[in-house]
Amino acid sequence: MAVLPIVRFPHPVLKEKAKPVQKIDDSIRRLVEDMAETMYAAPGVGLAANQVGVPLRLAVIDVTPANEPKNLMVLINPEILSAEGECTWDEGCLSVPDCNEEVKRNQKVLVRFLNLDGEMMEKGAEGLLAVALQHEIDHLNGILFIDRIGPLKRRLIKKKLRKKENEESRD
Ligand code: GNR
Ligand code: NI
Repeated sequence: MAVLPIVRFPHPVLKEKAKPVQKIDDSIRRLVEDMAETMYAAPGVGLAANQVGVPLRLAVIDVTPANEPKNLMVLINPEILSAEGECTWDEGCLSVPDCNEEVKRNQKVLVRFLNLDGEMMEKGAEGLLAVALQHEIDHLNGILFIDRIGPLKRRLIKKKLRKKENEESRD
């Protein structure tokens, strides 16, 4: 098990459309373990594989509060089958550090995915879990939450993050 480095905006892998997982083998199982450890260490409620530099359709989510037993959800090749309602959630992202903004999402979603045993699962969700599912599936499609906010805020945030990246690469 290992905590992996998390890739940050504007790294190009975050804009890539991730490829489906073809076979759930030991390398995938190891990657899932490392992603879970990385998410819990951050801490975060979700993590997509491209956030650790791997452009595969794979994500982990755990929205249980810190004082409750862990409940890891592994999503392989997830798809949204249906979505309804609207909600606004104050979102953050481990790849967009020090930034939170309100994002409009669907309030309820139904998703289909494979679990680590390769079984096809369907799950309905609302609240934070529904938001996290939409946020992670967006990552797999190369979309960040800042792509879903107003253009003025988006430009300001991207400018700030690019500046920060430049400063970090100079020291
Ligand atoms: O840890 C995270 N918290 C969060 C809060 C509101 C909406 C979405 C998220 S996901 C984020 C972790 C992350 O960046 N996953 O890709
Ligand atoms: Ni994110």
